[in-house]
Amino acid sequence: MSYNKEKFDGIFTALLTPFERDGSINEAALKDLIRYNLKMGVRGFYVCGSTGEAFMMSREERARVMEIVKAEAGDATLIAHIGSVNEMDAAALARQARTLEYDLVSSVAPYYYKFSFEEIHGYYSRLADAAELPMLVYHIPALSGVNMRTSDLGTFLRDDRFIGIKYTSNDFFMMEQCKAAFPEKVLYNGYDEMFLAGLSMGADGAIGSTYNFMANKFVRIQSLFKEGNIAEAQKIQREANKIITILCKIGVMRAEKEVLNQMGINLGVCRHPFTETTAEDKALIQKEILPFI
Ligand code: MN9
Repeated sequence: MSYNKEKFDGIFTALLTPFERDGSINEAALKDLIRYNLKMGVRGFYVCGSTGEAFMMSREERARVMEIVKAEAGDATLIAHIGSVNEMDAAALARQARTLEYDLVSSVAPYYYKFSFEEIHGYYSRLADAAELPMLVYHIPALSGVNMRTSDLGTFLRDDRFIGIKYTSNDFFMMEQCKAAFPEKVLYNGYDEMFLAGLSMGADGAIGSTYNFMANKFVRIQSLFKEGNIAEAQKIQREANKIITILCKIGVMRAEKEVLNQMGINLGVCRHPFTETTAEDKALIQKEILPFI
């Protein structure tokens, strides 16, 4: 299977979900966030992934967010993260993605129980069939606890139903091995702070959380990389990494929401059991992040 490079290369925002304090979704803020991201030049959106707090949302809420993103960003490339350890929910979301004419579906490996690779493979296979859309495997061992080997990833890449991998790991050797063996497949870099490294090992683009408010820096890194201006690309990656260091210290999602709150897009807070950003961290964001966006 070959794919339309134009549609799948580039920067994809792993969309945050704006929540009010009572836990409800702030739909107006979600629309503002999408419009702001389109202006920064993103290729598309990864909807209801880890960054979107999908695992703390109901199936109905996830379907609603998918609907809003489609209505607001119909021309962008849209990837629905449908993953759930409740496979019936995942299959329902897969069908919803198809109905809404998303471009791809994606899923984290089934988590919590220690499933065998055969079981994991069965999960993906059934969901790809349910979606009738190309599937992007979401490899994120640090959060899912599922450690797939290069040969396991190869099992997917060899299969026409799978377009590629969202690769969130710092094992760049493994990333390069996947790209070398399956050059026609799509590989997305998952850790924003290592985007430039990922590009040099074969990533076609990136899906990440910090793009919610600074996608423009990464659009620029990729175009500089393509021009061969590595020194300038490194400079921007370094600038971004100063910001990401602070986000990691505070807690990535709550800090990103606070950055956007301060920028005037009301992302609110994370869902419980996440805690809120402290007054001290809010001040840190105002002083050390806002001027550098
Ligand atoms: O979707 C994100 N991964 C996780 C990708 O949240 C686990 C990244 O964008 C990170 O949030 C980011 C900061 O470490 O690279």
